[in-house]
Amino acid sequence: MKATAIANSNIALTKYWGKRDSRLFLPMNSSISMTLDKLFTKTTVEFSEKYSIDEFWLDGKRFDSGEEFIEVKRFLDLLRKKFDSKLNARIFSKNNFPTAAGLASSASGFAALALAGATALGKNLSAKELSIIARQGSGSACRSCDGGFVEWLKGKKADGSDSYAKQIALPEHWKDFRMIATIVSTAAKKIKSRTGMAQTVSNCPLYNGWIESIELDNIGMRKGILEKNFSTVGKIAEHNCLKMHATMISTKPPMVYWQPATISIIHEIFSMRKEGIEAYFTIDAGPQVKVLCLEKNCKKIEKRLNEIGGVKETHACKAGGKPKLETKHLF
Ligand code: 2P0
Repeated sequence: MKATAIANSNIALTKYWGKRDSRLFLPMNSSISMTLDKLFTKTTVEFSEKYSIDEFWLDGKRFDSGEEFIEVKRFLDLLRKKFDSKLNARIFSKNNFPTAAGLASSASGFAALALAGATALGKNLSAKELSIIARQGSGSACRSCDGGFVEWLKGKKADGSDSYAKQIALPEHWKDFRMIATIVSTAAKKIKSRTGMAQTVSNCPLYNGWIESIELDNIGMRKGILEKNFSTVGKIAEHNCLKMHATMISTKPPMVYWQPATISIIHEIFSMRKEGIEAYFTIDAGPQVKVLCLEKNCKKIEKRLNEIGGVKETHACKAGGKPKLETKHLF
């Protein structure tokens, strides 16, 4: 059977950085994200006897070896084991934004693959079940299995059954909240999050501080979202992002994901705040800055961002919906 799914990317407001179990993708801490309405992956999966091997295309390019293929094949093996299938699959996938550059393409990618893959094998999963499967493709993918504002609960159990994504609020809950994704570089990052976070856990002297303070950030973030308190959400998100980058920079070898334009945007946001235009930033494992603001200031802020040297594109996003099935397939 063939199935096609669309899943939106998500950007964390409090970050996931570090695993307690790398095989099951179990995180050291819980994290909270917003699903983005404009950035998504569309994926078609077909399991069939007509395929003698697994085939994987991403953005029009065939991958039959290398890291991307191995990750996808490992995920297909997981689906086959869980849903009792021996069939090979063909996968066509495309992102409507740059892949692997800090815009969470692995999150939307594995969420879309989990939904399309499970459906193609005849399964109808709840958001919780879907998120537990997607998590094992890429941790942050579990947060793309629901819409609006989502928390990935770190869980305690060794088998990962309590480490899943739970919706905090629907997309409609906060209609005037915006996240402007800026693109300053479309190059794939040099150090993958997976490798980088393992190094941080193993040797960063600041990591204990991260772990000790993240739960308070999560409590404040949950409350801020539910009360639609923009200042609270913005301040916690910005501080949490800077703390994560402090651990990245102080890891051996260091991870400095920022480019000159990244820093220019940070200073422009500080300037805007001084002028009374309330905006905050968050940055992931890449150079792109995501700017948090309210709808009433969004156009003005987007214009200012586009005037900064090195800013190539901006995408103002609202909270997006959960993954969905499509009838129009990619092959
Ligand atoms: C996040 N990031 O919370 C954090 C912030 C990057 C910085 O989730 O190894 O691609 O596949 O679980 O999910 C990126 O990590 O890593 C990430 P794996 P993933 O969004």
